[in-house]
Amino acid sequence: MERTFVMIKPDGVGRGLIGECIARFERRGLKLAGLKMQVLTRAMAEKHYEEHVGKPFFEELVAFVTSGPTVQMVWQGKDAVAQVRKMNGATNCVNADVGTIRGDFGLSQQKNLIHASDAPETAVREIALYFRSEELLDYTLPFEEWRR
Ligand code: FUP
Repeated sequence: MERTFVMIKPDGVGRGLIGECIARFERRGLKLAGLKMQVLTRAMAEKHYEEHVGKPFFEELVAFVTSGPTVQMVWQGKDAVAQVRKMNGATNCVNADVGTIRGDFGLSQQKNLIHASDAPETAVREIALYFRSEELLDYTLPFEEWRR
């Protein structure tokens, strides 16, 4: 079953949206495989956003994402990568459809509440950045056959 990496950013934590985000993924039928929280160091933020090093918004992005607590999660389920991206909405909140997390709770391009892996290969890289394999749990929920 596919896994994806999801991070609630400092604005999502600060606005009290941890439970809201988790509830949406749970209700969708995805399964939580790992969960932790931390304030990212600059080194971790640079690694996370390495594809954006040197871009004009990079410094501001690193300052924002290291500015407060963040929540790291691994969600598992059918097409988890694509489904969570769809549930988060477009990167710039003003373009995000109503009904998505960003479309319901944000108006900013940078302070867009939540991050999720954009492809299965990215998910593998990002999960490994934040979790050791023994921190990820594989377990069975009741009625799993209804989620497939
Ligand atoms: P996403 O795949 O949704 O994380 O989006 P990107 O990789 O395109 O961008 C990473 C983060 O940089 C986004 F969360 C928003 C931020 N960003 C800016 O702050 N300014 C920009 O011009 C573009 C992206």
